Amino acid sequence: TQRFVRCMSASPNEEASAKAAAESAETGGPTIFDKIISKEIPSDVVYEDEKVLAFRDISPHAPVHVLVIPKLRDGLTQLGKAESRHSEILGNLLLAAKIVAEKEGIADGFRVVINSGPSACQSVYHLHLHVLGGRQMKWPPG
Ligand code: TR5
Repeated sequence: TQRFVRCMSASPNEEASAKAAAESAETGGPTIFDKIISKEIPSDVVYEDEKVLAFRDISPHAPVHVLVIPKLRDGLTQLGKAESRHSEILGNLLLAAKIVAEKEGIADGFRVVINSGPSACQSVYHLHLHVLGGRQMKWPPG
């Protein structure tokens, strides 16, 4: 869990969250995003269709910070584990990112990020895109 801990901002649940991330990365089991899809846990939904759900990140890093996730993950815990059968899911996520950018009024400039694996600070092992915008983004990213 050490590498996960280094990615997290200080919080009392830091160790527990890091442990949960390490575990779901390993097992491919359910994550918090399953409960968000089922609406068991509420989220601020920006866009939804039969294949994807887009909702605001609980700790935003930009004025617009939306997560786009597939409703059916089909074993796709992280981009680094993608296989050819996932191409439709991957395409749908990118198209949904564009729709989100338009809805949020940032279509002229936005960033899409996928963190894959502990070295990239992925913390939830249900594939997702971050759509970020509403401010001048910096390059290179950290
Ligand atoms: O670090 P990666 O790339 O895996 O991104 C996971 C993102 O999920 C982070 O930016 C978190 O802030 C976000 N996140 C985590 C939770 C959560 C959330 N966004 C909305 N709602 C959330 N709930 C209810 N619970 C979370 N644990």
